Amino acid sequence: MTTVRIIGAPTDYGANRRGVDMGPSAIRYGGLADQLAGAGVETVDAGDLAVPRAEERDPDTEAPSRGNAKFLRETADVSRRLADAVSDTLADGEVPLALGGDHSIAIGSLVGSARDADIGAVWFDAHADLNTPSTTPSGNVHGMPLAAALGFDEFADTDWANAPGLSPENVALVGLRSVDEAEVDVIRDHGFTAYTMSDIDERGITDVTEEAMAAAADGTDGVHVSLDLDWLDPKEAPGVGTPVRGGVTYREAHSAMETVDEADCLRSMELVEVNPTLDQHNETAELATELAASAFGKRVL
Ligand code: Z70
Ligand code: MN
Ligand code: MN
Ligand code: MN
Repeated sequence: MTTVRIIGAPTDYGANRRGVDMGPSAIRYGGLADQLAGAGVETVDAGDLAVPRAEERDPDTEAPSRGNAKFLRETADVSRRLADAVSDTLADGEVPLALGGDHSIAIGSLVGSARDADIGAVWFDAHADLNTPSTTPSGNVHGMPLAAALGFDEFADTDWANAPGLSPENVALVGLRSVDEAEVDVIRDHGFTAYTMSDIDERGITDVTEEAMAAAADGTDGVHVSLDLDWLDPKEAPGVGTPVRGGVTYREAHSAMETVDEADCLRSMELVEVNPTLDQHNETAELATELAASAFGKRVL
């Protein structure tokens, strides 16, 4: 029987507004353990990483060596500890499920998941998250985690990003609809597999997700699935910091997660960007728990 180890990473260093640090609590309260039980997996809860409040820290965007990236020192610290927790989970034969927090936590998940393995990643997100401190329009690290884990630009020489077991040919982005100009060039130049909302409209979510999982899994030891709740249409998932119209529907999202399960190569996963202060009756957190259950095999019959 599969055992899923839940690891909370209550950060908001990477986002431009407060509240996303309450995500792990909201997702647990939204019924995560019950939903996963419904999927027939066992869960253990490792609790939350200790994350100091942003107000007690200096975003330190002035330091030239850090470029324009806010809270990079704090992000590095959380990333190192999350990477250790994820890699320990895998070493114990369990499946890590990290709860954000903003999407910067994916750096730790990916580095930990790729520590002793070659991995692929599927990125369900409205955004590409491929900025670096040189290209970011916002300074927010939640727009950079994929670039960080791939060791692009300033992230190449760090000891906390740049996962050696992850390369662009095993990364698939699904549901793109808000991509910065510099990110478009990066996607074209590095051999990513990328699907916009137009691709989903034309081909259907099942086909696209099957192909994304296959591209990510090819030649690897397993796939990390990163689910940013702003992947969904804001009508379905209002409780996110950066809502973008035109996202996937409730049914498409479940269908995609069922396809993730059917691909049978899920190695690690995270649920990110749930902001309870922007949510309605915790419905975005509840949706996150349902989608996780589908990814871990829950079915009606
Ligand atoms: C933009 C940036 C982003 C999530 C917003 C936005 C990035 N590309 N990521 N919300 N989850 O500022 O880099
Ligand atoms: Mn994201
Ligand atoms: Mn996003
Ligand atoms: Mn490879």
